Amino acid sequence: MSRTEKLISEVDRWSAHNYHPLPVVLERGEGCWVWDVEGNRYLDMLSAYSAVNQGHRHPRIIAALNEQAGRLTLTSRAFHNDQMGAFLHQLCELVGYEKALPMNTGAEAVETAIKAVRKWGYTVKGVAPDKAEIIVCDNNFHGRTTTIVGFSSEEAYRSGFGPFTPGFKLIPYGDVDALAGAMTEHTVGFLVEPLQGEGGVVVPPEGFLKAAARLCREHGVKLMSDEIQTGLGRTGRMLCSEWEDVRADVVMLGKALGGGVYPVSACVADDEVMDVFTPGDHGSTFGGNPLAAAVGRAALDVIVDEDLPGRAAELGAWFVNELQGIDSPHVEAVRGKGLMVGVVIKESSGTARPFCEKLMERRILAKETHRQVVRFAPPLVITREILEEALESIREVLLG
Ligand code: IF1
Repeated sequence: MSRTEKLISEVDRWSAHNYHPLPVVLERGEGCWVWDVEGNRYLDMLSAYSAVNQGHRHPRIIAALNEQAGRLTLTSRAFHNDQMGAFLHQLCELVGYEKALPMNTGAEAVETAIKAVRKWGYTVKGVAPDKAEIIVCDNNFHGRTTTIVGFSSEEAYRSGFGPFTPGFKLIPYGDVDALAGAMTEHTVGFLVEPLQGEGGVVVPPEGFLKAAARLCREHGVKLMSDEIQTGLGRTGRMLCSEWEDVRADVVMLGKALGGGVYPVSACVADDEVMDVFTPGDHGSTFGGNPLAAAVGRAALDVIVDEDLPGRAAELGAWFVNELQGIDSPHVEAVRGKGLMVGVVIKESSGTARPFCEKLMERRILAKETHRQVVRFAPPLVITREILEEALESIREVLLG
């Protein structure tokens, strides 16, 4: 039995089977590359679902992690620490909001946004108690808590986990008229991904986000943009909503905010929303801890200093163009923004999984989403040369 097989069988025995990973066991990462236990090097084209935008083990981020780990790691929010204020100050100035509430996972940032907007609805907008409604989109993905999967349109994410939290309404993604029609006197928020990741890298119709923002303003509803996957440079802008010159009322961030080394997330908004929180009505054991804050500061420094949004915009445009130039009998469409790209496989060619397995044989790690889409989301530190090399293998697989 190989080391790979031995390690996989150990996971099979001791871990719940809540994933179906590719049969590769990784033991080292650096930049865009990861190595398996057999010594094979792979190009990481998933980036842990955009949590490794800065590349694996970025030296500045590792240095910040080690330095802070040598001083203070966790205090709880019962006391102040010397890192959190500077981190939230840097984050708010970078994305242009008045306050942030630090959490750990993306789902926690989404739950924080839901609680903030509901409480704003009751205490500021004057919605009747327990009547607040938040509109969400078909094919959404905002995390795995029972409240969040409760408003998923994907049966696989909901089945067996009910009963669910009330107060959410589903509309078709990109449908402004449906959004207008779903708004009532109880609507407090519209929660949306500016580009749907898990939904299959779906780009909404041009102008959708802008029209949604206008509708929200007209109806006194908060536009809540989930940038946990699309944010921090992934789509070629610091925030994906910038592509439509839209400034959401509430923004959720996570994944790359932790620089690929630590879970760091945040909900950012202006005082009108953030000031609904009073001491003790929301929090978490690890939220805003000094280690997370020190890593978060370095993670943001790297995004800015290495112009990761600019790199994603330039390389992504070229990469999508190259992919669209592959005349493959299996490809229905290529879509995406920046370095968040999806290649849609025709149903007649089967599902995306076998294409990911063939890519893995060529030392490229990519993951399918929604059966038909091969997702390409490399670290934003990737170079044109590495992408050109990867394209050769991708071309081979898509023309196979
Ligand atoms: C899994 C998907 C991606 C997210 C958006 C919030 C969260 C996520 C837009 C929650 C997390 C992760 C979760 C992970 C796989 C991955 C994923 F396939 F599940 F949907 F990226 F597309 N908003 N996405 O994408 O953040 O709580 O995970 O930190 O659950 O399998 P989290």
